[in-house]
Amino acid sequence: MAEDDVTLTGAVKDKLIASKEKWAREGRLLTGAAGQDRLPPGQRLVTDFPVLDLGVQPEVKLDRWRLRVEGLVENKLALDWDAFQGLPQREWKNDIHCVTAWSRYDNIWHGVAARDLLELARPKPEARFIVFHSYDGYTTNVPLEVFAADDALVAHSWNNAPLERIHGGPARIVIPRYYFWKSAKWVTRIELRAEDQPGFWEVRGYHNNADPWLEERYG
Ligand SMILES: Nc1nc2c(c(=O)[nH]1)N[C@H]1C(S)=C(S)[C@@H](COP(=O)(O)O)O[C@H]1N2
Ligand SMILES: [Mo]
Repeated sequence: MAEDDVTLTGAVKDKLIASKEKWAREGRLLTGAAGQDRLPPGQRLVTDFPVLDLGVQPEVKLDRWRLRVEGLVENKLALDWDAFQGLPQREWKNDIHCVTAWSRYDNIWHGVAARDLLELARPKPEARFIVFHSYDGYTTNVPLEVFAADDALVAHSWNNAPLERIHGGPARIVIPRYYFWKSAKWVTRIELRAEDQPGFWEVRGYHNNADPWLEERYG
């Protein structure tokens, strides 16, 4: 039973150790004030891209696809794929925070700025809220000013490849400042309203506002 009579099997997990050391340096997974202040409270970082939806993943042919902007607008839009691609194309990089507690950093999106769509549609003065309608019947709602902000878009590509159907392709909403359930996949209709109207999860116990930094998960 000499202490030096030890056989080590396996290989030291250099990569694992190195990345855990890096996490410690950066304060990764810490919540609150410590660390690099990038991970909202209660979230954990992932590097894969989980798929979450109601279980129905519509397959929308590009020649049948439409994006409508309607309700309280001066100029209703019904864009086909070519018209959508013909709008100014921009790039965003942002972090995703899902209410099921995963976050994913540095997602690269290409698509059309929400504010460019709104500029074309011209919201009426009484328009204050938006409901997104998707091909799977999903809905979700945000204040108009949130969709009109610089960080909101309709994305058709993720990390330099066409957005996969499982992630909402042909096109989805991306609103990075909120939990990801506000980012409607397979979006087809953007409805502008005078009054707010809670969407699918908002009427099922989830928070109407969904700010991950305030942990607005339920309510
Ligand atoms: N049309 C539609 N959009 C949706 C959903 C859905 O079920 N249908 N789920 C939401 C939820 S709860 C999350 S977390 C994200 C998941 O997007 P992902 O599958 O690309 O990760 O999509 C959101 N958008
Ligand atoms: Mo979610």
